[in-house]
Amino acid sequence: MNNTDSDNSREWAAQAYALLKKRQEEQKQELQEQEEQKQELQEQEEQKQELIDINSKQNIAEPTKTNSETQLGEFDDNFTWSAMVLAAQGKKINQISIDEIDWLTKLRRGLEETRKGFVTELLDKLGDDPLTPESLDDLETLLIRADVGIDSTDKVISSLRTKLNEEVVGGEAGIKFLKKELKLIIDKPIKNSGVDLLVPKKGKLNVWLLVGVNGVGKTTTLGKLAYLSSKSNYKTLIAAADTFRAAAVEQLKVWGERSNVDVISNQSKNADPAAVVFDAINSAKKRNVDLLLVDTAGRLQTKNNLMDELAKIKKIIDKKVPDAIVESLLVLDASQGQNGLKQAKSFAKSANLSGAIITKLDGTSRGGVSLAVSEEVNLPIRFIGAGEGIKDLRPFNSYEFVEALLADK
Ligand SMILES: Nc1nc2c(ncn2[C@@H]2O[C@H](COP(=O)(O)OP(=O)(O)O)[C@@H](O)[C@H]2O)c(=O)[nH]1
Ligand SMILES: [Mg+2]
Repeated sequence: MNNTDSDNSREWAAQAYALLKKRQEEQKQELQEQEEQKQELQEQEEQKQELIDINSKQNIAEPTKTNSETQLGEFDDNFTWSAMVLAAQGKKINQISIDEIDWLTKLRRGLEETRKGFVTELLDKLGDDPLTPESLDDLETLLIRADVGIDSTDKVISSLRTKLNEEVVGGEAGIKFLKKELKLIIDKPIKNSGVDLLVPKKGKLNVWLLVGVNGVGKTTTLGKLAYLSSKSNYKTLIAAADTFRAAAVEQLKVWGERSNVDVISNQSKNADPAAVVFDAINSAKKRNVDLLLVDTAGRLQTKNNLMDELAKIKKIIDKKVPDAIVESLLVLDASQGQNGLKQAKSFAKSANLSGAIITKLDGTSRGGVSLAVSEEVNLPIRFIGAGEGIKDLRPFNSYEFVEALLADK
């Protein structure tokens, strides 16, 4: 990027910041007025015992509501970078939201560890000099170390080598080329699937099964998906089909309350997960649900049991709603690096997966594993998670991911 471009982007970012700031002030004002009105009402009704009960319930639910309003941060390097990434995708100043800026900031910060061991070192090594065969060797080591995987690394390095044979490639052009190559790798399974962005299809029942080993973040991810989905006006329902962990149902109910989504469960000991799904489908049909999110168990006595259980759940769905659109999404914890890749390969063999969700991208140095999953397991990445909060999950955007991975500061 030359200086003029950079100045223009800063100017754009500053205007976007001013606009968001103004919008936030207006919202605050509105909220305050509502609050005053509510208080007046409360004072009038304080005498009535039943109403006090309702009010105290509302008081419990309220903090999550106010907390979930994202606040505009400082006009700093994070804001400018995020605004620039949005601008580069053709967003107009009045189309961007604090949530988007907040997410990109989180993503960039989350990938910091991956980036440190990789880009920072690479840029240090490259400097402003043209790429050499030796710098390609360094890059190869760095890519492998960032868990990008052997296949993806080979692909990128050989493309770069071909390019180097044809022309002189400067440091900055090298990074640009690298971004393009990495994006191609991640985009391939997405293109192959024929679906750029996974959203529930209206007018049908969409069933999304979240599968994966214990602790990778299935239940948390499901909670965040329920929030995204209901916020986007899809009628959403949750099936608590992890009947092996006693606490799983309670955990889901908390998420359900936060996003105002009902949870179908069966509290009895050793309840059959397929039976929970059976009940949930009945409910979903009755209520005209758009999206049924199914939480599944991650650990059974053996891996075969786990796969059998998933097969049984799928069979129930096929039988009861043959025209439902079923997505089996594998949840992977980025911090597990190559181990996550192994899980993906093993699940892909037996569980008929249609996509992946990468979690815990915050604070790991192994974010590169997303590339290995795309290249070696051919799974489209559908969502990524970078934090434990309800808004810390977003539909996957390969441009933003690669920009955050290779951000130069
Ligand atoms: N930092 C971070 N923690 C996460 C993320 N997703 C899930 N977790 C945490 O990982 C732990 C296990 O999550 P859980 O949803 O119970 O995993 P499950 O066993 O696959 O259902 C919990 O402590 C979550 O808060 C994420 O994106 N970032
Ligand atoms: Mg769970």
